Amino acid sequence: MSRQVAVYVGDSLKRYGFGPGHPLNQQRLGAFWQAMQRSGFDQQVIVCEPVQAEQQIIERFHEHDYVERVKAQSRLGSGFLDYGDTPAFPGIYEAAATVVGCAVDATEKILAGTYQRAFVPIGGLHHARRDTAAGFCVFNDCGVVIETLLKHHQLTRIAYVDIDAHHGDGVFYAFEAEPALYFADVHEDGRYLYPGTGSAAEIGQGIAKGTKLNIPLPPYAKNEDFKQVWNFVENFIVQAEPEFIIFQCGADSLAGDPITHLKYTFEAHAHAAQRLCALADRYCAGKILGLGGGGYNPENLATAWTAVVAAFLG
Ligand code: V1S
Ligand code: ZN
Repeated sequence: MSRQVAVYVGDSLKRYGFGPGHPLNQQRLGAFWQAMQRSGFDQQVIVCEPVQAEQQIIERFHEHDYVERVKAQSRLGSGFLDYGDTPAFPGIYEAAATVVGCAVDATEKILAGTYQRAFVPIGGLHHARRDTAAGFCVFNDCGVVIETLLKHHQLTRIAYVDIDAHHGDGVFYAFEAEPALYFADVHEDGRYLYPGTGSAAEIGQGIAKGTKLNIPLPPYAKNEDFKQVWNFVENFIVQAEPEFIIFQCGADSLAGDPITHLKYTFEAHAHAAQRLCALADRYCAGKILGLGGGGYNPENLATAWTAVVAAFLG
């Protein structure tokens, strides 16, 4: 069966980057798209023009005062939006709102059946909190998508799977007590790496206890280690029977990333994407949204994200 897979690319999405000396720079989208072109997948996907989210959509997840603060700092164009990882630049509000716009547009179109699957390369900004930026993430597009699915589409079983090297703390703590969000996160443990959260003991709060799965791996873990724990993720998703799957496929878990210590190859990402697509076919008519997340070695992110798109294409 041929798949309808959308990929969001364009200059307004590329603008979400913090400059040449920063790990999250503007070269990343180009590196991905060149790999897509080299492999010919660019001809097989539906190429979507980025769209900027309205403020009220961003405020499905974020506090109004925080969004206003980002707008003000965007006009100013200097300083930091957090404690030193996330510098402001002129137009940062528009760039961050565009990441959200693409993720929400993709979600709406997947739900409407316009296409079955979508990939937003610069999405997956999983550290931002409702009231603050954190770790390169201004607006948490994952959080906005989850709120959209919960409040605007009344979904009761959503799966969020995160294989970025960093724990998805912004998503985890925002929905720690939300039983409709089945959260699974395989990440490098916090002994040397930001944000230091995501221990296996963190399984959700109150009525949501048991709806969260955190799997920290030691530095230098390889594909074999990833595939071994992936079975737990898969069993967890099977018992969740999700209506929609969100896949944050950060490529900073590959060997050669400049800021982390995991040692996977792109095959880990290919494996996870293939298995999640099979689960999406089984439980939710194929509905899966891929969000690029981290990845600071251009070659790595290009091969890992292209492998994810290849799996989405079937
Ligand atoms: N890990 C890591 C890391 N590396 C950096 C960094 C490196 C070079 C720079 F020029 C600027 C920053 N910061 C961090 C982490 C935040 C990582 C965010 C990852 C985002 C994602 O991939 O998960 C999703 C897109 N921050 C820290 O380690 C905090 C500091 C403790 C050290 C760096 N300084 C600048 C702030 C405080
Ligand atoms: Zn990361």
